[in-house]
Amino acid sequence: MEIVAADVIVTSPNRNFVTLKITTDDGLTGLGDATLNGRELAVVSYLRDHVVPLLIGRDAHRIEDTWQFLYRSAYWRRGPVTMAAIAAVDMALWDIKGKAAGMPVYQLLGGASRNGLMAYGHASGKSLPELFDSIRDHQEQGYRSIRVQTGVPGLTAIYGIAAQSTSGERYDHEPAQRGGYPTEEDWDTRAYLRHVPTVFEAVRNEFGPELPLLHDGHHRMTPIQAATLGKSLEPYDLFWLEDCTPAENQEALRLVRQHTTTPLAIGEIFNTVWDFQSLIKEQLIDYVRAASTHFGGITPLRKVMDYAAQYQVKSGFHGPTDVSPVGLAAQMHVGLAIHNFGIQEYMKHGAHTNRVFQQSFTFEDGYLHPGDRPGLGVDLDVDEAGKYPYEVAYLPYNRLADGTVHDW
Ligand code: GCO
Ligand code: MG
Repeated sequence: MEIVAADVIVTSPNRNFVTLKITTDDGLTGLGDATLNGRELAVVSYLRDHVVPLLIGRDAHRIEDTWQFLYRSAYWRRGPVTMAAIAAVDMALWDIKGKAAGMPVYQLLGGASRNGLMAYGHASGKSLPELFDSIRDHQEQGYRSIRVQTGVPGLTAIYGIAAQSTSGERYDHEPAQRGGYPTEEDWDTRAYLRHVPTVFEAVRNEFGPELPLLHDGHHRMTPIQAATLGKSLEPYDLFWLEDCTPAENQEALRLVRQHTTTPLAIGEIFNTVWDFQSLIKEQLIDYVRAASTHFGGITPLRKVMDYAAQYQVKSGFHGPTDVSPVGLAAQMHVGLAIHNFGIQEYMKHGAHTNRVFQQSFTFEDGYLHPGDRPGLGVDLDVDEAGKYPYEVAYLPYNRLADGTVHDW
């Protein structure tokens, strides 16, 4: 089965998405997600200029060989642009293999290990009443696990909090709100560290001990600050504390781990299994936050999870709206098949996005399922996609009170 075409489709229905569509000589097509939020066009060029010409004529069945060929023959390995491009090829080939076999991809990965994937949603609020409303709203939508992000007194704009204070408004970065230069937000770690434990105490008092609660530190703390936060959150029994320190320095987690039993999750900006090597082996984390899209696709995601299984480390794949419905489907198939599934992040895509990408997954009673259509279960309506041209859109960034740039 030969690859005869590979097209890169850029569309911005609610936000920018980059999708690779591979076509074979027997007419099968497969989709892969190559979206890299804020740096989309770099991946488009990597694919169009350097990958697509190499794909034509290759055997579409040889997924592992194609992955190794793209990874090793470039010589310049790793990095988000390279790995998002390879991920798109990998997903598209799994999609094609599933269609050729007449089976959903999770069947090719060993079949379902569970009935559905527990998903968590993003509740947020500038104040406690807003936060409580947002948690209730998520519970009404069916979520059984909830990420809690909160405003901090004295800070005007902060990661994870919806721009509008209207109840039910969800946190996201749609292109319309973003534009051609990163907006500036403010940050003060000491104020954050004082405030967050009081919020989790209030949430536990209001919602009881059962509800799994998660929190994202978004890379902002030093190791000792993260250790302090983990310790102060122990009474509130978090499901996880995510990205408590910047991910570049993996040794930081050793220090955090020595001080707290709050479970730790990291890795949404990691690109390869090597980034997790010592974190898993030394049991410094509890959850792998990789996303199929930024990690080279289904093939390496499966590999890192098999490695993690030996250390009882589970999955918590990254599922914000900047992972497209194709990338989300890809990791749902992996999550359903592996034994060491933990939880799946699920931010709902916007209505326009759902018109461009027709999907077969379901979300019922807090659980996701990728569906049983052959392949990944996602189609792309090219005409609909064409209605939404690319819009330049950058993520915000942070400055401290004295003007120093800080991690966002
Ligand atoms: C998460 C992430 C996202 C990122 C976003 C950047 O935990 O879902 O931290 O909210 O900020 O993916 O593009
Ligand atoms: Mg995160």
